[in-house]
Amino acid sequence: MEIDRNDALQMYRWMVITRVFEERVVALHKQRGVPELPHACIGQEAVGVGVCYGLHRDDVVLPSLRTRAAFFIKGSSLRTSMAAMFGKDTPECGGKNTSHHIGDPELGLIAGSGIVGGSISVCVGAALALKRIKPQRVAVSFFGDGATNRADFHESLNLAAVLKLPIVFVCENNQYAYSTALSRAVAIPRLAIRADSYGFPGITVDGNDVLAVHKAAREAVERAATQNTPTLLECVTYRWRGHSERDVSGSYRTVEEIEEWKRKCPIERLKKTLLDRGVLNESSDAGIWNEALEMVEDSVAYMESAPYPLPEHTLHGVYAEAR
Ligand SMILES: Cc1ncc(C[n+]2csc(CCOP(=O)(O)OP(=O)(O)O)c2C)c(N)n1
Ligand SMILES: [Mg+2]
Repeated sequence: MEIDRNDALQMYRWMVITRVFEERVVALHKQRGVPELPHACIGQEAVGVGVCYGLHRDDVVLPSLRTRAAFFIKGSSLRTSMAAMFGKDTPECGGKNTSHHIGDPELGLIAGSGIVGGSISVCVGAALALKRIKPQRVAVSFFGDGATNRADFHESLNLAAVLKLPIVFVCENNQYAYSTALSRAVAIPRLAIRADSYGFPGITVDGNDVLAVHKAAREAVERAATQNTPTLLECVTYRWRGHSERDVSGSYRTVEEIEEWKRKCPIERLKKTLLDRGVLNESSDAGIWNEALEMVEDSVAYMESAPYPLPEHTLHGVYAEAR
């Protein structure tokens, strides 16, 4: 599958927007603290972008801690994410959700939970609903490598296979679950081979190559939509920052290892390809970064001016109304 030049350019743009947003959040946290402790996805942008770009509005996505791009590409604004981080009162979150758990049924976004692996089974439920009421649409479940050692993962993959559900399981394998290296947690060379146990394809891709991620994801979505066959798509990548901004010592990784992965930056990599193919030049590149900066500053201004939730609204959306 050849990827259209404009699509490649758009994916580049979404990676830049995600990077600038995350860097701004990290800077804000250093300056004054961000009430929602930031868990940056810097270095991993190609996974969320490559998978979510081109999804249908009615396809359902359940993002993980590192899938910032999924919210933006599905149509949730930068303003919503930034305001959620500061607990501000927005129509989408009302000050109650973290920016990782924004749900919006109109956009096909399901609010996940903070329990590692806990959202995978919820996404399987969404896939079952889609199969019944919206044939041809698919569910996409994002999670980290650490989540693949949870029972939820195995139960969910098995059930999706047995029920023949239209779902793509995307493992953002950044090779660490907080401080635990994947090599210390599993004894297999690739996580994708776990799909063999359940009877559907498991594919490993270079998660820093957005075009490879996109191609594999498109094929998986097609398989889900037309054959009700799930796929486990393992995207091998790396987080540049600590698990969260509280993880400052990083003593479980070497500086050399981090530097080596920074040299594999997914944005720099696609930029080079786009420059070589004449799709991008230095001037249009600067335009993309400037646009991203403007979008992010707009989200910060929105967050600053948004009110905090009213105390009397504390229980709104928490309990169902009595009938
Ligand atoms: C069941 C459970 N155990 C532990 C935690 C604390 N915790 C939050 S994220 C995380 C690491 C998750 O690693 P991984 O699944 O690889 O995702 P990553 O953070 O690398 O994207 C841990 C241990 C949790 N939220 N839920
Ligand atoms: Mg991980």
